[in-house]
Amino acid sequence: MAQGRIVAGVLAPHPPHLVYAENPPQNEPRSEGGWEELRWGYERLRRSLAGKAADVLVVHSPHWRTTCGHHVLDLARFQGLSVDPVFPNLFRFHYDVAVDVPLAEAIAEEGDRAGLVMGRMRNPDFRVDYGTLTSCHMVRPGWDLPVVAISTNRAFYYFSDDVGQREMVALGEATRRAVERTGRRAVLLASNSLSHRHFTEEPPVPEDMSHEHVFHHGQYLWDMRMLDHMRSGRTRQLIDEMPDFIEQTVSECKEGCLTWLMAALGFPDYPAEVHAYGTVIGTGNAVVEWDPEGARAAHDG
Ligand code: 2X7
Ligand code: FE2
Repeated sequence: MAQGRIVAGVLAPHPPHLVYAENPPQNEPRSEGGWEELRWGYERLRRSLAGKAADVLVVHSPHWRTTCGHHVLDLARFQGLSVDPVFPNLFRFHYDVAVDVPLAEAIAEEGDRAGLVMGRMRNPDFRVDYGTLTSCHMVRPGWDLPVVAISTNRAFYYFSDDVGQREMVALGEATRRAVERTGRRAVLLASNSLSHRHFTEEPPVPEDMSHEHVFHHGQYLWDMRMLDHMRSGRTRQLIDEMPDFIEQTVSECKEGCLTWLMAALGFPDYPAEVHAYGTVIGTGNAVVEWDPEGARAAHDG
């Protein structure tokens, strides 16, 4: 078996509004559209991923929250109805998710070996969270690839930023080792938004874009600073500044997804491609792709 590799890493935010706006048959509510910049960014991402012969999506989601350790979905199939608890008017999604069980178990084993507390979700009635579903749907709306979903253990909240960063670096490195030893060509998805202050009132028509804008200028400036680090290959600096970013913008990076992704990719020093930046109910969201194979080819000339 050839050694596996991460063929792309993606910051793939999950506001349920994006699925709502797309009107897929799985989602009950109907919309008139909205949030086009982000949705068209996901279209550009899909075109970019099309040639990479990926065979699995591995997603780390802020909305599957586990208290004791990092959990993976660990049954071949999960089916059900997932409802966003804050936006049940936008997201009532009927899902049928195929899981890459050997890879899920390899990630859990590598995590065990690294000294992390790992859990395996084997309850067939477990309800898959809207973060996992939205990111996967926007990246692969045909649902023709299996998925590995990983929970957030919330170490940044329960302990400190320092402990959270260390946990997520260890989990990212464990994920990479698991991908390599199972021979997979994996696309990794960090499902979080960037800045995360949001409006507390929804417009009467949620997709009325005359109401959508950044929450405030400071939040926007922080998002641009983080995106500039990504576009310039300064991901170690991005990680170093993350505690301040989290504190000043209540960033969803506090769930650890982006740190996990950066560690899995070995803290890239090559430029990322920003496919889109846009706000959803005032929060900052970017669709960003790292292409390790493209960077390697460019380097080898
Ligand atoms: O979970 C979310 C989010 N992260 C950002 C914006 C709006 C809704 O849900
Ligand atoms: Fe979220």
